[in-house]
Amino acid sequence: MPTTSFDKESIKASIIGKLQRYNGRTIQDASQQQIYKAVASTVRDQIMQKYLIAREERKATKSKRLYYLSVEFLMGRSMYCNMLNLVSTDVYREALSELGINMDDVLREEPEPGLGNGGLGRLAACFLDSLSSLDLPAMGCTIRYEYGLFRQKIVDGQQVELPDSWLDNGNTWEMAVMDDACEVHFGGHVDTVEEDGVTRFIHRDYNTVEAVPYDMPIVGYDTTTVNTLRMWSARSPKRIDLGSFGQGKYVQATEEIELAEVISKVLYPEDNHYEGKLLRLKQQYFFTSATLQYILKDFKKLHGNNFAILPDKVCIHINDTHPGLAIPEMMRLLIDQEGLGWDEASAIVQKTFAYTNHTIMAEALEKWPEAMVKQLLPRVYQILEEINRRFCARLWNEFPGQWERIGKMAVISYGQVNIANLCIAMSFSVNGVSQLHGEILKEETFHDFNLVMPEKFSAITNGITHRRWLMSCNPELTELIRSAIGDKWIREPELLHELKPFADDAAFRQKFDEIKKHNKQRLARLVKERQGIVVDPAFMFDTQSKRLHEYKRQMLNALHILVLYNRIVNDESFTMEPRVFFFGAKASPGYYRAKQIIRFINALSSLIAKHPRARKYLQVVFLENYDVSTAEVLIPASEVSEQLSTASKEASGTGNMKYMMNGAVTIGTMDGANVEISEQVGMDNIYIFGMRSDTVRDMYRERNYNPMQIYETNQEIRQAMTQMIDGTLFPDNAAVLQDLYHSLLLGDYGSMADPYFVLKDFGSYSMAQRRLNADYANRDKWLKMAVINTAMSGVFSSDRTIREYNDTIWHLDPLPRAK
Ligand code: 26W
Repeated sequence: MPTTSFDKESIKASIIGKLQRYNGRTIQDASQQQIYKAVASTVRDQIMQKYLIAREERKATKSKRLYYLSVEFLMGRSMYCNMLNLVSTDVYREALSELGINMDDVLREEPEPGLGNGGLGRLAACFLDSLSSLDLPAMGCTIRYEYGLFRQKIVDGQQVELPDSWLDNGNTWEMAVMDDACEVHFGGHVDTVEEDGVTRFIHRDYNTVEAVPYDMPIVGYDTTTVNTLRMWSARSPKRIDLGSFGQGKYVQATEEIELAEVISKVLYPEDNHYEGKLLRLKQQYFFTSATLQYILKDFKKLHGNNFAILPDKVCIHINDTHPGLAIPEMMRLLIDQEGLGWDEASAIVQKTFAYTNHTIMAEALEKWPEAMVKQLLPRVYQILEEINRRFCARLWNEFPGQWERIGKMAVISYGQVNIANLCIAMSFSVNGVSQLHGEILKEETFHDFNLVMPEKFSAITNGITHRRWLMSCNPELTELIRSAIGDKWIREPELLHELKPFADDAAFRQKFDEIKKHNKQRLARLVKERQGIVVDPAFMFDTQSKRLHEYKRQMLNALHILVLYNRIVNDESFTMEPRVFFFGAKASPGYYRAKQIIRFINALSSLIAKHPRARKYLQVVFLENYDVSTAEVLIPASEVSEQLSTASKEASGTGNMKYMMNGAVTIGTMDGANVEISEQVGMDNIYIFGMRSDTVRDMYRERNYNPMQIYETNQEIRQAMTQMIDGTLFPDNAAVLQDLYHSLLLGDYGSMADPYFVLKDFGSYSMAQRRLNADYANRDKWLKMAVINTAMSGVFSSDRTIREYNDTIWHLDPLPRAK
């Protein structure tokens, strides 16, 4: 087969040729965007050579394939990571430089596909990178949203949302696969007919939406394996109705088309908070139905109608409950389309699906109104009813007479379809995303399920790809590590621990420090460029970046900063290590309190900037529009990582791992993966504070939290709280933060006072901060801690996570590595 080599000269020729053929331009007069496209499509050509080989390999070996279904894949930019995985960064850099093109400028031209909200979507993206790098056959399946997560602007200290139209200039990394397009049916009714003694269910009078897949190749590191991210786009099967168009009915002619295409229009911006919106249900069924149709079509192509072996050839992983309708959809296709009996279909399904839970936040558990499901998906609803009938019968045997218990575990009860219960009932595996989270699922959230089917439950701690989150975003540190321990850790990231002895090597620490300084300067430049704010790289860089949510407790951080301000202002002799506090966070547009927290942080920033002595020690920077690309600059520059969630609430966290890997020291609660980070680095190399998760859960049971008492006895808290509402922060309108103020002291109507215990954990947080401040002044001590954090971060590579999933759940065979 003809292959092209991708050495420096051919890369240069390719770029020049593409500009000439597609744009009729030379490098000198091409726009940055045109140059980006020429470079990107050269990289794509290089990937396609491998893609072809990988496709042939899969056809020949007929190996088992994983389908990872997720409503979100937060991929970030592709170009640099693709070059990295092709082991070609140097040759591209040289080629571009010889053409007089600045590579960093070109990289910035790529729009970031923000097809995710936060942790869940970014985890899915890291998983794809690891799957390909470990040669495991997999396909990610999702929705091709025309608009990703909103772009955030800060105007007068407040969040404003702008649309993210990331496809405006096209997407070089995707290709439409028209021969896999299929139909998805909504609404209508089901007729039951008897044919030769068999009952058949016929769906009639439905509305059709066409699903068109766009595939994006996912290259593995230094291998021929290229997997696929398949993104489904909705379009109307009706082309524009020329009849009515001709009669002047322009609007009517386009209305129906709009109605179908709205399904893949926009990503829902809610994170950890569910709303029973019809359009969201449509999105979920749209992409799961299209995916399942494709899975069966592909299976039949390779294995014929031998459905009994389907679980040996296909594993379908459900990333949280959002793709849960894939389960009844597979039942539907096997029964109605392939003619299998219920028992046969059900046995296959229960050996094929695995489900990961990503949150215990009650408000995130998906429940759909029964009537809505029945109307939108009549046949799927019938199947859900039958699944529920059989499952409840089984539960009746386990818990005779215990209706309430059975009602809570049922797939349909109290007028709602409970998708988490469906996923547990019908999957062979249910896992949590950290050890602590796994325990809470078994003991609390899914306690009764664990009694009936304990064999299904496990915990697999999340991970991050060290290729994007170390090698790509921190090339200098990568080189330093290479020079110290070679590069075996690139394939076996756990070997990073070989770096540990270097914590005691003064020369190494010095270099480590230098690199951090460079990364801080790089961030300082970005902040200046984007927001016109000057930060001093000599300050300590302290960061909290994640979605804005009460449980993540950005409030704890902000309140503490206000207390520091007061110490400086009230006491002439008080000093501290100068520190910049960075925040990066988007609030869900409808989450009022989260938006108020953003206002609080920005007001705090102005207050400090106005005070001549305070600003010598303190600065607060709210980074606009925090996204993957921003994280790639922010994280390598950070020295302190704030991980403050109320214990038990953060299922895992993955930002915590990224900071650790880049040598930031964590200040955090014993929550999610922080627990495991503390085990890796040891208690001397992390600042742990606050209530433990069992105490938090005891407090919920006893309902005896009294924040007023803390407010009354702690003068520093009282002063800072008062400043929230006395005009210190908002001189023109002192009442702006009333609700936020009350949320810390009282509960919402009818519930317990602040369920996130901000004031309760404040004292312990403030003490931990004092220790941290003192240790930072001791440079040797601090740098040792930083080096140990990087050294012990290897277990948090998603390569380890994926190996665990594969060994315990998926059982895929790696594809052979072609030469
Ligand atoms: C339906 C609304 C909705 C949207 C997103 C509900 C729930 C979600 C996600 C499941 C929330 C989420 O992203 N969870 C995060 O998952 C990460 C990856 O496992 C964990 O590291 C985070 O701790 C968890 O909050």
